[in-house]
Amino acid sequence: SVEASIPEPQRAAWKKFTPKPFDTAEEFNAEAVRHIETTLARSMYNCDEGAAYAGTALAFRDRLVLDWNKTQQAQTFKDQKRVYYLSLEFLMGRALDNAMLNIGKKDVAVKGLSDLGFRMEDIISQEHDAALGNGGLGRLAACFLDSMASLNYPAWGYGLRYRYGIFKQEIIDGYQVEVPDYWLDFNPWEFARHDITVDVQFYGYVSKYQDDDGKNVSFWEGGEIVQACAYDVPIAGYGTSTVNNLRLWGSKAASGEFDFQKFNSGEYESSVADQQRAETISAVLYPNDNLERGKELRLKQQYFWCAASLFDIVRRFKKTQRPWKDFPNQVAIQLNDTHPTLAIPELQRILIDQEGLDWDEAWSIVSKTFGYTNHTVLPEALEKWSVPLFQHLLPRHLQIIYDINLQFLQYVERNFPKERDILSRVSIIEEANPKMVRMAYLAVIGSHKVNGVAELHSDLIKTTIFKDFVKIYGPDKFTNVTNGITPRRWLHQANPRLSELIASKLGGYDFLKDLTLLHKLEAYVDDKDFRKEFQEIKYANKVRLAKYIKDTLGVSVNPSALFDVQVKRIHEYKRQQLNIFGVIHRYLAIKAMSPEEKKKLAPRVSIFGGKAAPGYWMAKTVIHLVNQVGKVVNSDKDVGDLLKVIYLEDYNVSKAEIICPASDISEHISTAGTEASGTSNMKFVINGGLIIGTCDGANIEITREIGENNIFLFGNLAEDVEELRHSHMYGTYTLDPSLAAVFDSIQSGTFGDAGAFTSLVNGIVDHGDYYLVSDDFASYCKTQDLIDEAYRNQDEWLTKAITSVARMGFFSSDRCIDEYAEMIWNTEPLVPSKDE
Ligand code: T68
Repeated sequence: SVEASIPEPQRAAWKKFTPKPFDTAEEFNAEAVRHIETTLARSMYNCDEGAAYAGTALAFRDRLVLDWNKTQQAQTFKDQKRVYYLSLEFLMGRALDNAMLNIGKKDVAVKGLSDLGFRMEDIISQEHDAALGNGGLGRLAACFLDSMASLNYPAWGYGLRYRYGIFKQEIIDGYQVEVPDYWLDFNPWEFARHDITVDVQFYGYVSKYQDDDGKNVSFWEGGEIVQACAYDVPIAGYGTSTVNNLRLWGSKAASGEFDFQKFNSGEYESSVADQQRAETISAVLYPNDNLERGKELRLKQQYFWCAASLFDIVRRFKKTQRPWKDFPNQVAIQLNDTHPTLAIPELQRILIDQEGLDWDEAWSIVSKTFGYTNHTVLPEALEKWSVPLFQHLLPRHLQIIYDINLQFLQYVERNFPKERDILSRVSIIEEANPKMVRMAYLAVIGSHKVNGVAELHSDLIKTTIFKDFVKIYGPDKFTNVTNGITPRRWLHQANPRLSELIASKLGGYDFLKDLTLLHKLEAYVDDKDFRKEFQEIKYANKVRLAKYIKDTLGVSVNPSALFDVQVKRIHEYKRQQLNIFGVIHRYLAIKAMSPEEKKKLAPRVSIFGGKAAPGYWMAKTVIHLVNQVGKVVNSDKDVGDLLKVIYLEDYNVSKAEIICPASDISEHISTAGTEASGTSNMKFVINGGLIIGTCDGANIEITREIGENNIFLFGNLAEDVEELRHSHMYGTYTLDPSLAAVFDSIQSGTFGDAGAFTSLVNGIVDHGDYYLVSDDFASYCKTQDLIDEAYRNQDEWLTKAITSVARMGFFSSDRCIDEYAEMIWNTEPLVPSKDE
């Protein structure tokens, strides 16, 4: 056994000195103070909240690391199939509160910190968000890591260690301004593994040889080398001692590459420049969501990360000394969107060029290893790379892709001999000028399963972008795993009082591990005390958000008003413009109301938040309009408390944790058929907020679960969108009259310089209204009126909210992970043994 490899006396010596984790408040303080004094070299007299955070984080980290070491050791010894989740984005947010929850010693730390003169809340808020993602896709990856660890799956995440995460958003004079997010100056949650490096090659050329057996072999030579260095982040599970690993790669110049020639000849600056060029690869997260721009550096990032990860995975497999055909039984690789698709030709290259397998043997291994998750059907988001760029950067991979394509097209031709155009339609290479590599097709061809992220979306990919592939492979290759969220962060951490109330009724916190237990809450829908407490918690969360709004923006909002929230990336398909036009419509209505009418209206606070991609002008215009409307409305004496319009700056994960528990209504109003799933819809409902939404993405399944009386649906259906768009272009098109009135008020300068909003208005009036804002406007406004009416009946509203929470059990990311494990990965949990 592996244990026998270390002699007993040495093992005894080691065990004697294995660190003992803290248990009491006293022991916690001993650790925290030791870290502040020695690790940070700071005394009692300069221990500010930042230092207290660091001491607390390091004390908990010590405990985490002990379990991490054990988990990794156990996974190595057990040697069962591992899952590798490849994602360019992990939107983790803060780690300390999560670490305390998983370790279960928060109460001890609260007491200890208070003895030292600090409040836990202030300490937690010292931490910088780890914001290595744009939006839903990156946060999904973070929820999945949490669930994989909590369910004891041996699983690693692989990503990039960006020096700059998603930019910080400042709103200056109503405009978005981007500020770099330099987040690494103190990050206690990562461990630099300076001994774990991979050399990654770029550019160069391909040589062909014949080996001794007369076999043709290709060899990729020349070009330049960049070194990948591993940084590991522990991912603790809840209610288990499993701690998985997230490995992020940082780039630097390869040691052999640092040009000493230049250095010695006095060209110090240019040799440093080489170093910096290498470090550029992992410098910054691309800030676009649902858009591909074909930048060379982005492709470099993708290959750098795929090559380092595959090398690492293959190295680990080779240590087991199993035959290659076992690879798919030991390794499952999940591709989070097409961003890691290069892993497919990279594994094929390793197997044929380096390990000497023949093509078919290698391809059979590759195509059993990968699963591909699609997150969008938007054409502008589907990744394509130009063939000349590929040829230049990755010449050997381009050859392999051509060979994969050839084999695939021959197969299609054999099976569909009568269909003339199918070959050009499904070819990985698009015959354009320049030719393009279609990454989604490569991902489909190289994977054994392809999944969408909500039922409607998974159906849509089968009838639109992958229609031909369903015909070729049959429907079984395509499946659905509806997204979910981790209840640990999005219920317990974000809303501790609600979590506690639920626990008091359900007899403990088991629901955090099995969210379907929430259904037992339905028994309390009519329980007076429960209802009162539930309502008080919602109110307290609204007070907390109101205070945050006052502190950051200086605007007072009434916590008894209806809080109407839309926070997510700003994108035309998500239709924040529909929301703000609705707000203007409401404003105009209020201005025309008699005092009696005003008395009947429920006061409302319209809250917006979210970042626009820096180059996305239309999205930035929407932000500007919201701010201009806020400026006018919030200071209009005729309006008073009846309407406030708020733009929250720099929406991120830790702000979402304050915002989600504080909504009465949240908006998920994408044009039907465009939002693959959405996940914030789930976060709001599980925190006792209702939804206004379109029949899109996961809204449909949320409706099925909670009941259609508990959600406000409106608008056209996905199946009608195409025809409507067609009629806009070629039929007679009339603008909705109330929307026309809204446009009149914008154009007459009510919200400042009308010229600033011309493109926004014209896109709807003159350029086809691609996102169907006008078509859905009447239905949207009518539904908002229904919401006003429903909110007046607080009793019924409360019943809807409680019932909805009770029926949200399906939307745990634990359920997602079990589905992936069963349908796609074919992996089992590894339950940690107690005695270790
Ligand atoms: C989101 N996608 C979907 N993409 O829009 C959302 N894209 O419906 C879904 O719930 C979520 O994924 C999880 O499945 C994104 O967030 C991106 O952020 C992105 C980033 C880079 C390139 C393209």
